Amino acid sequence: MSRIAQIRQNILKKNDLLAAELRTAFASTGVTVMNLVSSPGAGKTLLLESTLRQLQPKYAVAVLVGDLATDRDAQRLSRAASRVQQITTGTVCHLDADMIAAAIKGWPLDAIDFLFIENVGNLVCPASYDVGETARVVLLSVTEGEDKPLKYPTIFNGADFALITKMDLAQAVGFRRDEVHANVHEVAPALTIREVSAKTGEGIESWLRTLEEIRNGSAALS
Ligand SMILES: Nc1nc2c(ncn2[C@@H]2O[C@H](COP(=O)(O)OP(=O)(O)OP(=O)(O)O)[C@@H](O)[C@H]2O)c(=O)[nH]1
Ligand SMILES: [Mg+2]
Repeated sequence: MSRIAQIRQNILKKNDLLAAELRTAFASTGVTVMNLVSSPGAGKTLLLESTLRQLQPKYAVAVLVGDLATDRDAQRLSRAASRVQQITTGTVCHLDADMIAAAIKGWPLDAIDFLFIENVGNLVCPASYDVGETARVVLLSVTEGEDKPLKYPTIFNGADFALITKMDLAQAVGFRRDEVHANVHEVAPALTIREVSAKTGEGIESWLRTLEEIRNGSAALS
């Protein structure tokens, strides 16, 4: 193995160990952690804005949001949830377990029901980094092209759940539903796919139900 490959393997190993510690801490304090991954602009923040508003009356919800620069998403989300923190990664194209551990230091985990982690918009790097989540959700919008699962198989293969977003635009862009489902299942045969529009609310109830099922352990995840 080359020296670079060895260093990379060691970094991932260290990340996995810390992620396992985080997962134990989240499980023992009853926090359901959702890691949202997608390409830039697939609709993670808009979906979260709608999700938080609807979960808040019943659950205590917190959010960590990763971007290379700016706290724009945290500002958007802080209108919908009380505990929101931006992680700016500089040039790093993913969130890792270390960043999550640092961000939640001092947080009363016992008092949090759901923690949403909006990962850096990117279909490559976040696939390799476990952040201690309960479930990883990959979002793919109808405008991105039906071939994306075939081109970026790792992020689909590593996800527990897939959401096709911006369904309100499906007809306008000639979205080929069957082709996307077939492509997702070619690289991740057991992945459950749901379709949503954060703009119109289509599919949001089913998504909220899925979140509750993940929390109570009854969801059929891949
Ligand atoms: N029509 C439509 N537009 C949407 C929907 N969801 C998001 N958008 C729009 O798509 C753009 C990107 O949405 P964001 O929620 O910011 O996407 P994101 O995945 O958080 O983007 P990054 O954080 O930059 O990776 C915005 O202009 C949204 O208004 C949707 O369901 N329908
Ligand atoms: Mg965002």
